[in-house]
Amino acid sequence: MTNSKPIQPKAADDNDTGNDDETDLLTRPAEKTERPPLYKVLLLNDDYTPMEFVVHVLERFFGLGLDAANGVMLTVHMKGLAVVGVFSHDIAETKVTQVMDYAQRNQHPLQCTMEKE
Ligand code: TYC
Repeated sequence: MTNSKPIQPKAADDNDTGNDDETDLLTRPAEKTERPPLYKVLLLNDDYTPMEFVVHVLERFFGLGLDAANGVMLTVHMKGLAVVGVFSHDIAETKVTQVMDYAQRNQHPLQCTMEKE
């Protein structure tokens, strides 16, 4: 008996566009994976919020130790603002909301904002 196996067409690979000139890989655009954007959370100075309250906020919501929190608070006090952290959009938004709510509940005018890095 002779070989009766049917002749299969050549299997197409993932890159095969049907061109028969073997240029599929060369013409495919390079794949790139973009990182999600990051957001800076900023604390703003004002004339009324007590320094101890700002230090407490930095410890409570940003996980800073006492010395680091004091340093950042003084930077805001002297320069007008400081970046207190860099986060994904969701986390940055949560931090801003937490700080603004906490300040309002304690009747301080402390302002916290976010901006794209
Ligand atoms: N300037 C405030 C004061 O003298 C202290 C302060 C620091 C307020 C940082 C806000 O984000 C701030 N009491």
